[in-house]
Parts: sequence; C-alpha cells; structure tokens
Amino acid sequence: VEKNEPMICVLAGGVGAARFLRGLVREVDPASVTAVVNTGDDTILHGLRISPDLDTVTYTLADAIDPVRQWGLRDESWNMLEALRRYEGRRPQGSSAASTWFGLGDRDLATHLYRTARLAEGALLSDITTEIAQAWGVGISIVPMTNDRVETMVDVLDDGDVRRITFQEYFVRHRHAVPIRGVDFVGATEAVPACLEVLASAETIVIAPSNPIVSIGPIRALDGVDRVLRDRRDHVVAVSPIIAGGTVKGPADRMMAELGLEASVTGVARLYAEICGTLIIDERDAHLRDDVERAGLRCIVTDTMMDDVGVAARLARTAIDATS
Ligand code: FO1
Repeated sequence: VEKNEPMICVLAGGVGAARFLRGLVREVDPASVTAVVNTGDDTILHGLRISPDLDTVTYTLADAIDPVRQWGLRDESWNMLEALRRYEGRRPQGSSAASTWFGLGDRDLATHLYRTARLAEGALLSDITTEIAQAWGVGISIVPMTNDRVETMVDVLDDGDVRRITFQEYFVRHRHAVPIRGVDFVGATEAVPACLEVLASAETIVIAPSNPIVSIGPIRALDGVDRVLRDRRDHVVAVSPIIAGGTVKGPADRMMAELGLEASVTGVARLYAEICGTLIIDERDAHLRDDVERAGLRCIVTDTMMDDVGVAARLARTAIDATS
C-alpha cells in the first residue's frame, strides 16, 4: 500500500455501502478512506440508541456481520429478546415497552449499550463511532453524517389514510410492504453536517450503491452538502444501487416507483445529475448507457454485483479511476 494516497470519501448507507467499502480497503490504504454514514435510520428502542447503518458498516469491515441477515453479528444469540416476550403480553395499551419486533441480538446489544451510555455522558456520536470502530479493529474513518439527531419519517398509505411512521417501523415492523407517499428527514435542516471538510478535500467522492432516497437522501438534506458536491461534481462518482430495474437488497426500487421516479439507472442518474459527474451501472443495464448520458452524467458499465469481495474491489478501483 502506497503512502500518502489521495483521500477517498464514501457516502454510505447500510449493506451496499458496506460491501463496497470492504472491496475498497483491498485496493487502497484504509487510512485514506472516510465513510460518511447515514444516521436517519437511527432509532431509540428500550431507551437505547440504535444506529443500524453505522453498525452495518463497522461489523462488515470487521468481518463480523451475519452473512445471511446482513445486519447484526454472526454467531448471535437471542436470549434477551426471548426474555423480553414475557413482559410484552403485560404491556399497557399505548406503551412501547418490551417491543420485540426489532431484532436485538445479545452481543449486538453491547454496542447499543456502549453508544447510549457514552451519549448520556455527553460524548459526540462521531467520537463514540470512532471508539466502536477502533474496538472492532476497523482501519477506515467512519463518520456519522451529523452529530445531531435526524430522523427519517415515512408517510405510508394505511387503509386509504396517510400515516407517518419512523423508518425502522416502515422497514422492519411492516417489512417495507406498505406503499409510501413521502419521506421526511426531520431535523436535517437544523443539523450541523459532520462531513463538509472531508467532502471539500477528498480526491474522490463515491456515492455508494445505497438507497438514493432514504440512505443518501438524508446526507444530501444536510445544509451545505449538495452545494459542496455540486462544486466538486467532477470528483463525484456514484454506483447505481438499481440493477435491471431492481435492487440487490431493500426496497429502493419500490420506493422510487411509489414516489413517481423511474426505478432504473436512468432514474438514479436523474436524481444525481446535479451533484455527480459519473454513474457506474451494471452490465445488465448496458442498453441504458445513452439514457444516463442524456441525463448529463458520464456512464461506466461494469460488473456491480458485489457477490464476492473481488468484484467489490474491482468496482472500487473503477470508481477511483473515474475521478483521477
Ligand atoms: N432488519 C430487519 O429486517 N429486522 C430486524 O429485526 C433488524 C434488526 C436490526 C438490529 C440492529 C441493526 O443494526 C440492524 C437491524 N436491522 C434489522 C437492519 C436495519 O434496520 C436495516 O437494514 C437498515 O436500517 C436499512 O439500511
């Protein structure tokens, strides 16, 4: 690994970003990489602050993520969750105590306990995130998009009425099986972004193949982020999370369609055209190259299906080369 490598910043959500980062650290010195991670998915349950995307990135880079679920830790046990069920039946109406719809594994719980206790002591989420990443031996910088609380809320259609629920209620409790009418990043306009310096100085800014609406959307909603990205558009490269009109994981395709966007690489290109110079699309979408270029982006076609870390490493190299 070369010394003094150019800095690379990756705008990250959960699984897709984590897989990309695992490939990237095979190609470059991890010390040259900063992941700016969405915290709009964060939630408080049982009084604990849970940061799914931060933990997915950390656990993946530590090679500790559960390979099947793609969230939480491998070799997990669920004694706490089982024990909680005793109280669930006794819970009064209107209480959310002892909720068991969100899977908190026994070992994963330690991370939430640590994060919550440190927040209660007044520590910054960014410092806590560094402490957790270092404890797991992760070599890149993992930075929450902001130290302030931003909460992604989803307006869902429920029996003809629009109802507002938290992102985790939408994603986990309802298994993202309810149609959405809108998303709102509550707190984003007042929040102070924790990423403007790294965005201003990175040689390469990669928008990871994450959900453009609820993973990249909250980062972009922070004051100044889109402005910096626009100024540095030639240094920004995105990897499409949409392949052949669908997603590898998660509901990005459906969410886009339900919000009136085209669930295709062209739809992604239109969302990113102002802030991003190059879009990397999968070979399966090669026929849409002209559409992407008509949207105003340079288009690179390659294998983006990160089934193994070798593909992810080659994809990362392609992204770096696109901006240098
Ligand atoms: N996803 C699920 O589908 N079900 C769960 O019970 C669940 C628990 C969970 C616990 C900790 C954590 O860090 C993530 C967890 N996830 C779970 C995944 C996560 O909520 C979503 O994948 C992301 O928020 C989407 O990016």
